[in-house]
Amino acid sequence: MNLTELSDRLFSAMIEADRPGASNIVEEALSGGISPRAVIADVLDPAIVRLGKLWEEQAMSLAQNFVASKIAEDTLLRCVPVRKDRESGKGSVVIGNIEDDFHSLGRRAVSLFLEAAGWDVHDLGNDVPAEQFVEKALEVDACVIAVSAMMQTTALNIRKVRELLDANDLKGSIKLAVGGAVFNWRPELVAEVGGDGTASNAIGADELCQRLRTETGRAVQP
Ligand code: B12
Repeated sequence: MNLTELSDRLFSAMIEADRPGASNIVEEALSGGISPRAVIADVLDPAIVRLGKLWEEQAMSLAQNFVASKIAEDTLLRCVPVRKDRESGKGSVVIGNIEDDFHSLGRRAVSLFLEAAGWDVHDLGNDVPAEQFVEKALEVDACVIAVSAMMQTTALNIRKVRELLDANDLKGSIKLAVGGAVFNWRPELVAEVGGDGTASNAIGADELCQRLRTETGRAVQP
């Protein structure tokens, strides 16, 4: 089965807002023996990159973009196995898109990958105020708050999370992971918003959170 051809077909279904058609393409790939990871990396990812280009060229509407993003989310959910047991003991992570940010796709991907890697993930969704991140992290004893932002403007709202952690003397016990395409374009933004670390994609999020947990001095539960 040709991955490029599958990706072309998925991209067409995305811009035509054909959700059932897209789902059939993904099922065809998986039942044809393509691994879920390859479906994400070689079928979905190239389609998203093309989608981004069309968006930047203003060749698609907001509504089209929205449905295409839903299709991408459906595909991720289908491909990432979610663990129901919480036995690996990696710890709790609170995740969300920062206040004013509604780019859920990247955050959902990170959330799913962390769950699959054995983290207890508390996903607060889009447009989350700084206070809510910190309150939830204290409630579930999280060692990492993971904040996603796709825009320059919204990324700056992450500073409020940093300020709250510092003001409440939580700097050492709760680490701040930040991410989203804007951090890949401008790596210096991580320090500007007070992030303790970033990863350029969902696959790198597990390693990042493990490193940050070690920095808090917490061990993996046996
Ligand atoms: C899809 C999309 C949308 C969709 C989002 C739908 C959804 N459910 O997510 C919709 C249509 C809603 C949308 C709306 C808007 N968008 Co938009 N959007 C995009 C687009 C095309 C793709 C984003 C995306 O989903 N990428 C795919 C995901 C998988 O990648 P990702 O987010 O980078 O996430 C990965 C990594 O970054 C990392 N990661 C992500 N989060 C985290 C967190 C942590 C802790 C870690 C470790 C890692 C990590 O892992 C992820 C998976 O590998 C981008 C263009 C682009 N090329 O990026 C514009 C873009 C981000 N949007 C933009 C704009 C301006 C808007 C709007 C203001 C448009 C408007 N005029 O209304 C609104 C704003 C909405 C808001 N307030 O948030 C601009 C931002 C400009 C800027 N530099 O600030 C962009 C760059 C387009 C552009 N060039 O103009 N958008």
